[in-house]
Amino acid sequence: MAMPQSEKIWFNGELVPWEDAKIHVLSHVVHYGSSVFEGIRCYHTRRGPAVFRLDEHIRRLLDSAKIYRMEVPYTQEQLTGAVCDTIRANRLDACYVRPIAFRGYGALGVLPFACPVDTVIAVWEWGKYLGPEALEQGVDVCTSSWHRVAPNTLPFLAKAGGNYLNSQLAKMEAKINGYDEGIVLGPDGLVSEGSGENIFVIRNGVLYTPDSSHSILPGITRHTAITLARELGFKVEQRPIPREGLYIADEVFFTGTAAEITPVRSIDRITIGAGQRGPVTRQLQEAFFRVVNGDADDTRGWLTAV
Ligand code: PPE
Repeated sequence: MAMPQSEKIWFNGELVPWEDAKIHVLSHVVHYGSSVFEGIRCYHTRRGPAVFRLDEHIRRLLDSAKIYRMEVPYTQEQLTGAVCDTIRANRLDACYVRPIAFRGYGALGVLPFACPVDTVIAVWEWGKYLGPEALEQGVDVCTSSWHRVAPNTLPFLAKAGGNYLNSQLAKMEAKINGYDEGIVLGPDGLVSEGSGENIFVIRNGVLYTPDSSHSILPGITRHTAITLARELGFKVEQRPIPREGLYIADEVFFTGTAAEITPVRSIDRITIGAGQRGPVTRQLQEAFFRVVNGDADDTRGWLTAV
């Protein structure tokens, strides 16, 4: 299925037509996965389009680049401004935003220093990540037979293109076996995260999520969910979760920019709780959508007006 196109893509500081945003096949990134990227959502609010937690996403992009010794020739302020310019240029009200910095065309061979760093921002309309019904009905997922790589192999604080080879293995396996998504265990056999989401477990009214030592991407939606859950009066603990802790949970949900807050209704064909979106997940979703849609007061400065 072809992706929904928009009109313009920000390419090294210029807005170019969608079709013209191209790179050479011998670009370093094509061969060695040398990119760092972000996924951000812009929501329709009463005050017009607004980008959710833009500063945190751009900060993470620049952090990812730093980890890989990649010099992005733009500042935090230039990039946040460029994201808003790109959304405006495409006249979109709500969209997904994909900034990416990568090692471009210059030389091949593993050592990337002779290649330029290219920076791109694309925006398009992206619907529900795990299917149109997922937010209300929940999804059916499996534990992947593929594990995350160990922390001393690929750094997980970096949101790097190469990391997603592991995610692709987990996701393809899940889909081919009839599931919506795969949960990946860490190298120690404990729960890490979904192929493109963080995971939370609820038991007896307490929320648990793996801490950052479990090969997770420290998600911005994860941080949002922790903050909102505590504000709603729930206790949230970041700690190791064994695989079977998923099965005996009252509720499980995923968090991610693309997935937002998606309930999980079964894992490995074991029904979670009542097999539908649970009450805590629902309460948290409502709080989340009030914030991102600008219906709640933006007390933390999480929304950037476009
Ligand atoms: N873990 C992984 C592996 C991950 O890819 C994401 C986001 C998260 C956790 C959640 O992070 P955050 O978005 O900051 O809450 N995955 C992005 C890309 C998904 C894709 O298929 O591409 C996203 O949700 O935008």
